[in-house]
Amino acid sequence: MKLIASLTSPFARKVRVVLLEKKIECQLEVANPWLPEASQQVPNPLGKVPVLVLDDGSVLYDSRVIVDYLDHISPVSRLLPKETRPLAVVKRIEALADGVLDAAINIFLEYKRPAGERNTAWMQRQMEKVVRGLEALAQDLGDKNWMYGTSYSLADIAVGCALGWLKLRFPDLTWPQDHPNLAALYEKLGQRSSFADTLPPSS
Ligand SMILES: N[C@@H](CCC(=O)N[C@@H](CS)C(=O)NCC(=O)O)C(=O)O
Repeated sequence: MKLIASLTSPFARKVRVVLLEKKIECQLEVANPWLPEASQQVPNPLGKVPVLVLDDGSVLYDSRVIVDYLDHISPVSRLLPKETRPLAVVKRIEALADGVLDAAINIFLEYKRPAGERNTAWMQRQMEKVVRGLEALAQDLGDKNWMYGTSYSLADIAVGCALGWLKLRFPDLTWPQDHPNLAALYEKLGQRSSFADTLPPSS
């Protein structure tokens, strides 16, 4: 198996953390999806990473499909509940964490445009999604140790990767002060080798 990923992509990090937690061997091919030649390197018609290439050459995307697949192919460190309702809650938390990232990435891309060409109303709309999304995640966590139930799951991995990317790209956001429970979860996740070994480079 081969994972095509960029080292700064939070979605790819989610997959890399899952691979490490589940001790699944997988080759890593680093790709920058924003380069013009990426369409040849990234076998996803949407041009996005991560993409998992299976041993028979077939491909899987996006990150949510890949992590479900990985959790099913190995019984080591189950990250998804088996029962329908708990599974839906964990996947809903993952969707929310990914959605916070989608909105934050929209803002990040807008910042790459010259100042006079930025759509500030659009950026404000995206920031409101980030703020509301983080509020909801903090509410989901409450005073529990983990995002769902009493054990570590994919929900924690998705939230940890989202918070990590926000720290990298928007270090001035005040979510650690606004939501100390999320900050504590983030600290705890950072002590796991799966998170420490997948820290994004600063550029
Ligand atoms: N929903 C997708 C999102 C993937 C995504 O947006 N990846 C970004 C990198 S963080 C990308 O490849 N963007 C390139 C593009 O949009 O052209 C997933 O979960 O895998």
